[in-house]
Amino acid sequence: MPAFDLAIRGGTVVTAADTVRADVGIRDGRIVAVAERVEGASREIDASGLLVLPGGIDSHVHIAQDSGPGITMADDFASATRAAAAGGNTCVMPFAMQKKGESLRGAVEAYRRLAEGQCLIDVGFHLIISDPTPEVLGQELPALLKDGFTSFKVFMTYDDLVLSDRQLLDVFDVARQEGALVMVHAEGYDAIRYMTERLERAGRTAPIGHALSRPEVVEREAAHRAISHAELVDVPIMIVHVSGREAMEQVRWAQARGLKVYAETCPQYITLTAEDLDRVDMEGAKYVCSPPPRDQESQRAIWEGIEQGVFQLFSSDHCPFRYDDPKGKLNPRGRSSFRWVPNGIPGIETRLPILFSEGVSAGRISLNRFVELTSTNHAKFYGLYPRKGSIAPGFDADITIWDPARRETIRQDALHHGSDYTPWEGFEVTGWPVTTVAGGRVVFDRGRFVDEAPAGRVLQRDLSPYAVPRGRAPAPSA
Ligand code: DUC
Ligand code: ZN
Ligand code: ZN
Repeated sequence: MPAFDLAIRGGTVVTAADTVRADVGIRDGRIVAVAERVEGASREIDASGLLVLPGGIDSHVHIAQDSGPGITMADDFASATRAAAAGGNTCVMPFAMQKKGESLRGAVEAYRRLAEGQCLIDVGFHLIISDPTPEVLGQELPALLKDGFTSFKVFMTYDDLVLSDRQLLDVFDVARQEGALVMVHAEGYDAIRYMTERLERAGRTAPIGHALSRPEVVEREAAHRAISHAELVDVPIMIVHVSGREAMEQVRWAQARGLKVYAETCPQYITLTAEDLDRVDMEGAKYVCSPPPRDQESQRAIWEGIEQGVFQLFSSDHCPFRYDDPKGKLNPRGRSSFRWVPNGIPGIETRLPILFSEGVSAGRISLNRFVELTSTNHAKFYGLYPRKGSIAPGFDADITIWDPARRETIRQDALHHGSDYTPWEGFEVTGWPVTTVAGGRVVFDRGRFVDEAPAGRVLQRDLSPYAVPRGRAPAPSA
């Protein structure tokens, strides 16, 4: 019997730490050998001239999430995980969203039912807590953490999701006690409402109003408030989708104080600007996401943060809606005001090529830093390491074979997500995923799905080592 089910031969293996010429041997879905030469495999892939990378892990994606009356997300778990795999990913982390008045456990079971038996690659759910009742905080959340749902997101804006400062503090307190990692959507609810009402009164209802209603100061204030609450409670937090200098500097300031404040950014904040929301007619709606893209100086600030290590994660925040659809961006109310344009853009398939091209090919970051930002750190921060996020014996055989020289132009026609557009239509990149191996299965190869079995699992994750408090005692509880 051959020693390996699959051997990837002749490539350059890149991890967050090393770049070496090596073969990779795979058996039973795991990596079992990384060596100068592996012999005896049932199947071989010739990776000469190519890079062999840990499969991308996208730890911030929204799939089949309830988006309010009359609005439908463009991806289900089948289409989202296929698009992810085509874009070089082997694991994604969507959200199980609690609705106010409903149980958190019920939300998890409902999303699990949507995912199970549908996914091409592995998924691991974060929780969204919108109603932190004593029952949720005292019973449901601790039990769900033990079941492997070890991170959750809280929102500082949106009518249906916003938590008060007191609720944030209570949720942070449970996270500290239980060792959960909290993701924070940092935009201030009241400031956005104030701006939205003023803009609407002034007749500024086009999609650009979305960017005008939530300027950087709104994000900076919320980031600072979240950081302050986290310091008070002594809980680590991850500020997600940081869009520009103001919030980035809050995170950098917190890190310099020794606080465990981490940050994520996304492709839209290094490539798009608010001017995209100002396109003619309703075209700008295609770019409505929160926080909104800013300007070129903000893009420089995000690169500064990436280069200085302020950011640990680069995720897509994939939140797909169709454009030309009454259930999507062009819903009837959306035409009347930006306030009703669903927030979010598709990006699950284009995240890796955009960062590779703008980062590695443009000479801004090393290959190893690319791997760290797109795979390894996602596994480490969200309790999947050392199962995923690297190439070494014992890791899941989740691998992307990458052509660093291939030039491509991003086109909707060639993508696999459920949206009817991409914000990056016509965007040119250097560097492209060629083959995706998920759990030892070759699922996507040179533009085609070759194993379509929905064998992706719903993962249980460990507690994050990054969620351990600093050990500064908070106020006594009695
Ligand atoms: N927040 C997200 O995290 N994703 C999409 C939209 C939003 O507001
Ligand atoms: Zn968010
Ligand atoms: Zn999001």
